[in-house]
Amino acid sequence: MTEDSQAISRRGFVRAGIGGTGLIGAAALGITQGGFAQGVESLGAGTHTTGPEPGTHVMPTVVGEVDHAKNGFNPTAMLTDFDGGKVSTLPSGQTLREYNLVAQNQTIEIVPGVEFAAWTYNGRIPGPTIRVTEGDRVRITMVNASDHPHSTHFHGVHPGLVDGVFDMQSGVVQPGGRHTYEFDAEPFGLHLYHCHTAPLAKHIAKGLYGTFIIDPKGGRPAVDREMVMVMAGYDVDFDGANDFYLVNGIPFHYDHGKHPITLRVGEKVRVYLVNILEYDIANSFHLHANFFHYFPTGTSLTPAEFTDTIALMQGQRGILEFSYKHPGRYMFHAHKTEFAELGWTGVFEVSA
Ligand SMILES: [Cu+2]
Repeated sequence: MTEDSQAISRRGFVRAGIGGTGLIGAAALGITQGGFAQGVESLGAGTHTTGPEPGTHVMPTVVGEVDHAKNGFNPTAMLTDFDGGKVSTLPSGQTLREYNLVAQNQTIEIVPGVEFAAWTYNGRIPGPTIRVTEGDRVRITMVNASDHPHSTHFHGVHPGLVDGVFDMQSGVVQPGGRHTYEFDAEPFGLHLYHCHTAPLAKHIAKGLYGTFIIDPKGGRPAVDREMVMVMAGYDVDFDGANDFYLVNGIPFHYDHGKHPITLRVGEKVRVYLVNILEYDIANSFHLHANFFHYFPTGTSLTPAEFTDTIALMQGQRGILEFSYKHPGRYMFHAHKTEFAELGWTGVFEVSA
């Protein structure tokens, strides 16, 4: 199947849902003609024949809200819920940070009316943002409360025995089992963790991933706001192609008209950006009406680039630093139109 025909079949999936002849009906999807239907129509027609008032809408979206309380997590809160773990000091003087990760089966409402049979760490997608300092001892106990084997594989430098890949000894955990991964945090930078159990694409795409930040010993230069964005997708019909794209678990969440991220002019912002997208070769991030300093993998305190768009393969991540000069409403999104139209868009609302 070519990339083009895949794209068409994915849009066909959405259209089938709108017509009520596919997996899901229009009422269930919560899509109106001002939402997805308008956007999909406009792809072929070239004009907007239906939908909201002219000029009020620039991209497809969904109408309504998923049940964040039932899901058990909210992407707005997850921007900033850095988890330092349970902190204590070892006899050697080294700081110990302890975490518990529970892998479980969980149904997530990903867009209004569409439920996805996910696998989660601690009941959320992405899993907790684990944040430690270079040189800390990190002790993670994973409990497998699901009915499939899972593991936790951390990026970073550590012994093979805690890499979470080959066998039960290195941290593949059978249903009902538990395993403790312990290592010293290095190198400083922006990393990630994810399940590394076969079939790997499925285990990741169903939701078993999260951000792992190792701060440098002296910290990074102070900023006003820090936030985490994890780019991913959902293959709702399990055909090996994504039907939705997103940051932080829920497509379209940070859109204009939903939950844009509010900033003030001049505020210094640092975004920890991780790409864990399965089934597509690459992902990207574009910031409107602005440029950012980019620190690939966060392993240097000197930026490598000053740009407005970056591309990331799966597992790649980097730190973005910027501030807005002018008040206004600014999109951030994948600079791949299909991804943006299927959920990977958001808005910074900047006030004076
Ligand atoms: Cu798994």
